[in-house]
Amino acid sequence: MLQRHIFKTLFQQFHFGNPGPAKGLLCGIPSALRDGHGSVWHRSKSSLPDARERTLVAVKPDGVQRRLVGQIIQRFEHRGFKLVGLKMLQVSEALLSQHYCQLRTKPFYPSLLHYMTSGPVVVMVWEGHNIVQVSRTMVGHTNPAEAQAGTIRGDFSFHVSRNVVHASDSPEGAQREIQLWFEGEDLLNWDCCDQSSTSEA
Ligand code: DAT
Ligand code: MG
Repeated sequence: MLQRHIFKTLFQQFHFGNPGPAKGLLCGIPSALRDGHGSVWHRSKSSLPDARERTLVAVKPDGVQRRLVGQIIQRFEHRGFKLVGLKMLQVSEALLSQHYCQLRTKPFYPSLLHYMTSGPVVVMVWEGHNIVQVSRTMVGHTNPAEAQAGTIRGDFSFHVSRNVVHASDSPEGAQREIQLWFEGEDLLNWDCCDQSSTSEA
């Protein structure tokens, strides 16, 4: 019965690009199995990341409380990336446990869930060439004590338990997280008038 349900939800995702209730099942499934028609992760024929690579960035509750949302958005805009989705929400524990499914066994996991559900977050999808890697560099080391000055965490935080911002750590992770937080129709494909100034593609 459970197997039939899993197969059905995965089948729906492959064909309609809407993960719906299957979202929780995606953690740990190889990306090759997940790259259906509704894929939000685009690869060029050369398999190099193209200009439409997307990543999930979230301003965590401490960042929202400290009014850092505008500055964080500004950094991505100034870098030349394109905002294709944005929303503010109070996250449920159910969604977060899927988001952080790889951390479930960590000793800090309960306090991480508590902190992440303590107030609203602002979650965004940004698009641009090599954005997964570049955004991780912009965000800085997980532990702000080791983050370089000039990075978001290096400039705005000092403790790992309040590190202000999240960014996906791999293209596969980005795809999984974008599908978890956003419905396909909430993401906009739009043309930047300055596209040729920020990328060749
Ligand atoms: P990142 O957010 O840089 O991708 P991660 O995925 O390893 O890092 O961990 C997710 C979040 O969990 C991280 O942003 C903050 C929290 N965290 C990680 N290590 C921690 C620790 N040792 N103590 C407390 N919180 C921690
Ligand atoms: Mg991570």
